Amino acid sequence: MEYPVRTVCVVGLGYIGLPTAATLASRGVEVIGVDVDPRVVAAVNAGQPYFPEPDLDMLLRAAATLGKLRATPRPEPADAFVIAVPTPFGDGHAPNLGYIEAAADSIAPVLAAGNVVILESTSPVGTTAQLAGRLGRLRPDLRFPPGRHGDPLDVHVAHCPERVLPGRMVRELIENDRIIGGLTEACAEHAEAVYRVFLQGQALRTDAATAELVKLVENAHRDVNIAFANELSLVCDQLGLDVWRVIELANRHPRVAILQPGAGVGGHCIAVDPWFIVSSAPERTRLIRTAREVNDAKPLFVVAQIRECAERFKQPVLACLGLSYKPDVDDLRESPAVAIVTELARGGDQRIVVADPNLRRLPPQLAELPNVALCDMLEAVRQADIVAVLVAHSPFRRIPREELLRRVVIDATGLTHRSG
Ligand code: SAJ
Repeated sequence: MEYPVRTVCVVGLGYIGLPTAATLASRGVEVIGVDVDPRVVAAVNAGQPYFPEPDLDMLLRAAATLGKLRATPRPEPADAFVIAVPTPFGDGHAPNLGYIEAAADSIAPVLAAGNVVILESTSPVGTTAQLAGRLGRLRPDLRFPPGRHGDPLDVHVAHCPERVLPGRMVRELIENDRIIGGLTEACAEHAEAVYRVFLQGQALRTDAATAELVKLVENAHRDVNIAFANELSLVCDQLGLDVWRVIELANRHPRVAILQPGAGVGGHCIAVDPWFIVSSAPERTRLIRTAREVNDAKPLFVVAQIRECAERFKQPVLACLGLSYKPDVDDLRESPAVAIVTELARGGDQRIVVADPNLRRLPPQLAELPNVALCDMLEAVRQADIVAVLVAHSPFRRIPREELLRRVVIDATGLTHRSG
């Protein structure tokens, strides 16, 4: 069956929606980008990325030159609808599907027979079926999946989880294999037609529930493996061993591939998604839950290390290098480094200088604290008695070794340890 993909309405122009919208537009598809934030709408219409991501500016310029991407606050009729809104967790780590529901409510009035609705937001198992049910209640004039056996559907619904890595999104969006989870086989076939527009990786078709779990499993797998590395860092600390050397040597075994310990696990994905598995099967997820707890506890361990070291000084100046949730991005969501600096700054009057090459100002919760200031990395190190490396941003590798040798360095990232 041929499914036309002339116009696509992308709901949510965030970290995933915007690169997706721009990629589709750069391939000549008419894209209507929808966002509730007027600043985002204005930036996109001006062809400006509003967050740094390699090559996104180029893609947006191409889309603007072709005149194929237009941002608006409300959805408009299209062949396909892509929902890329956040799925945070609420109390007790239960998933909050409010943004998906709001997106469904906003597209329902403009849906028409022949459309496909694709949910890209990371979602607990069952969400895509619930989305179809909700749309069906809002539009009783249209037939949504699952439908009655054998009956044709008016609107197809599928889950195609995003799996691109911030910092490499533009490339991974095109090159990564894509999981296409249809509520029916026709739904998957229709959704695949949308990704065919730009996908160079393989489109792997399955059902929607499997696709939902696959996405959660990918991030839980990474979380469990980072937790293992973080646990090793605690063990090595107690035994007085260099965890980076231990991992480096263990990884020379052909079947061992340990990840890197750090200041904790942040970002909007890995620190969140494993909880969606835990909340679906609380009695059967001891390992996944424990990994979350191990990773969540790591920032407090780093705080304790810094405090212990600070006790050796009278009024030490502390330089904290890095604030974002991982290297070479400016994203502060769930950032362990922000949690560490906040805890240290609130716990005493010690002066803290923070350096992050990707930030021009401190986030509000730090900016309001009188003992915290943002400054250039070398200036920060030169003022400091103690240097805490919290994020391994590439520019930090340029800090002269002798500047560090004169100070007490607490490196949560291995930046100053690694040979390479
Ligand atoms: N981290 C470590 N040690 C490591 C690797 C990462 O401590 O060895 C930390 C990072 O510093 C960061 C956190 O883990 O705080 C997560 O970073 P990340 O680079 O592992 O992942 P994200 O959250 O930026 O993106 C992940 C990716 N998922 C997987 O690699 C399985 C990405 O492909 C997903 O698309 C994304 O989540 C998402 O949106 O779900």
